[in-house]
Amino acid sequence: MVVDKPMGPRSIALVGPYSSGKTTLLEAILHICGETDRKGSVTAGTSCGDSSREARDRQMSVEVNAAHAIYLGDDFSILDCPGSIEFFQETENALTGVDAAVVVCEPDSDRVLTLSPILKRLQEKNLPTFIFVNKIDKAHGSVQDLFNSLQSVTDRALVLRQVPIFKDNIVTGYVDLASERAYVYKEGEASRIIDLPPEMAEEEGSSRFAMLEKLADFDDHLMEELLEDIDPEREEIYSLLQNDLKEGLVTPVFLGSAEHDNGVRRLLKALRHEVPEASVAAARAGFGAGTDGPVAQVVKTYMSAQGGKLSLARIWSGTVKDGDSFAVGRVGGLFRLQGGKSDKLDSATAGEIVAFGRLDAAQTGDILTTAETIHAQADSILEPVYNFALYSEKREDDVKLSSALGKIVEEDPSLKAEHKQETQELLLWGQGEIHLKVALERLRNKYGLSVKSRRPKVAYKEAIRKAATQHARYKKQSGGHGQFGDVQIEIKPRPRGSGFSFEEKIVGGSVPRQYIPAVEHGVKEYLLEGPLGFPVVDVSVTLFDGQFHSVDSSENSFRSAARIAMSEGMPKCDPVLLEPIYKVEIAMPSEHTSKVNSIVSGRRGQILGYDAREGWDGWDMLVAMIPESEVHDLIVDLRSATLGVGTYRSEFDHLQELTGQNAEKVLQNRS
Ligand SMILES: Nc1nc2c(ncn2[C@@H]2O[C@H](COP(=O)(O)OP(=O)(O)OP(=O)(O)O)[C@@H](O)[C@H]2O)c(=O)[nH]1
Ligand SMILES: [Mg+2]
Repeated sequence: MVVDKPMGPRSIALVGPYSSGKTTLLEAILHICGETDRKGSVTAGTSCGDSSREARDRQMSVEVNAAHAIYLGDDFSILDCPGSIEFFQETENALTGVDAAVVVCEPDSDRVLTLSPILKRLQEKNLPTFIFVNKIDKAHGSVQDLFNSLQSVTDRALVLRQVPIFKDNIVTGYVDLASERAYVYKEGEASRIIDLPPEMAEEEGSSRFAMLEKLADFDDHLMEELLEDIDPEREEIYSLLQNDLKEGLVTPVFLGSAEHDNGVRRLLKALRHEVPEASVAAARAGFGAGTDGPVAQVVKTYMSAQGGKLSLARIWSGTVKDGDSFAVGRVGGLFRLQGGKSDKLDSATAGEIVAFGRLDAAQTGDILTTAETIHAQADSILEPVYNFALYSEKREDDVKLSSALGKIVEEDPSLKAEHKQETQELLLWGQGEIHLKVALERLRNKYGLSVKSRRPKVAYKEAIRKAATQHARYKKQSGGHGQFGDVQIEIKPRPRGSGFSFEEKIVGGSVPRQYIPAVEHGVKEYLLEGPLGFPVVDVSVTLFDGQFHSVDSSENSFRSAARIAMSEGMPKCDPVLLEPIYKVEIAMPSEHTSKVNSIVSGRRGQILGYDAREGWDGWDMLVAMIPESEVHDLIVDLRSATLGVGTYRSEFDHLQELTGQNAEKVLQNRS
């Protein structure tokens, strides 16, 4: 049996938890493939990726780094994604356009939970997946234990492809289980082949058998061979490895150290031989052969400070040349990105991820064809979980701010700017504090805008608990025309959520018809800020009597009389503060549910119930009512209790009376 190696350009995403070494792995790949003369480093600030100031300052990726490398003649477009959960949108976007993902993780059993959301997502997307256990130079403990923990966070069958060779508790090389060859790591070079150390023979045998058993679960022929003690041919194993990856049945696990170039060539070889051809992902995405003209999909939008747009796009089918036209517009420049640098190209073909210039109307997620543009992103935009209120330091920057916000939201659709009517604040929503801080830095570094942030105001309201009647007169005699309005009103509480109502029971024309709307107007004006300083809800006001003056009365005087009546009457009605309560659904791994419970209780939450999280083995959902003021930074506690994987969604539910010390605090801090 001869195994055909997949042909043509292919694209992969490097994904996985924060700081696991994805950007370092990209650096190692670029160096090994001869794309860079010298290997860069994240800590020294010389990596090809993370070129923006926001990334360099933090030594972390804050957006996708696109790169390209050719390994032994095979062409790979690579998207190195940020690992922080706060930048997960970048991963989400990148996964749309790749043929396979490499999940980079650390050799730490206690942190495997951090992999569960990404592994789950990859499985949902049916995307071929490799796991690269990086930092093997720092591994302690057994790789088999780590492997078992990894298996506990994914439903896909994991296949360990290498076993480490230890010397004095340090991993010095590996045995490749498919080829049964042993290698010793070399710093910054290809590993050297060695004889299989005799003391490894037993472990190699059992690990290899475990690998074959996994493959046999999906193949009867191999199962028969194993039952009959026949050693399968190597080609058969390679063919199954290739096929099962393509089908999403198994996830191979490789070991190495990106920092030291160890195991990186082995990984690259696996990518070469096993990542399916570009047509497989294209067919999965619905762009099989026979589509007229080129089809591409935007996976990331970069905006320059001057407003120029670069659309990083996966070509699903056909060839795109500089100057070609899609329905959305004409490609004004075709580029290959290498981290912060770009090289001009004449053309690019299916399987590649390249940047199109000047497609101003194209947005991230858009599928571009010559006939139409399909907006395809809506489903995969993350819901925001954290916000800041923004204000520009200089008023004249307000217009510039809203246009710059538009641009950063285009680059990162998991950010959202919103003008909140109730509190008159400009809110920036996103995925966490670092996410929003990076956005503010971008506004400063790229658009020269000095923007401050503060904790957003809570939209408190107030209502009343007692009824009262009030008489008020507005009278002015100054020279010519005077002013005269006199009203008697009854103010009454209404049930929660029923809003405001105005009635009149005037008999005998004590307040002439034409002035009654002005009374209502005056009442409404007052209600914008009640005795406690907040908008008043759920009251009814009845105008039941009054007086007028045939010359001096006017709409204005009745409006003023109504306002006075309200400001004198309302304090007698036992006003009470109302706070917004949100219905919050929290998702977390079951082992952390009790911790999350105490977080919710500590935030004055009222727990309504628990459930298993649908489709997520070993996860729970908790539903609670939590005051808005306590939802604000809930995500911070939630993440620190759950290794970062816990999340929530919320929606406004109702207003609820707030009394006692908590109410006092709100009243003291009212601005
Ligand atoms: N010991 C050791 N350290 C490594 C290895 N690979 C990366 N590192 C270090 O791990 C840290 C994070 O590396 P990055 O490459 O920035 O990790 P990343 O996954 O890109 O991080 P984010 O993009 O921010 O999620 C850096 O300090 C690297 O020097 C490795 O193989 N061994
Ligand atoms: Mg990185």
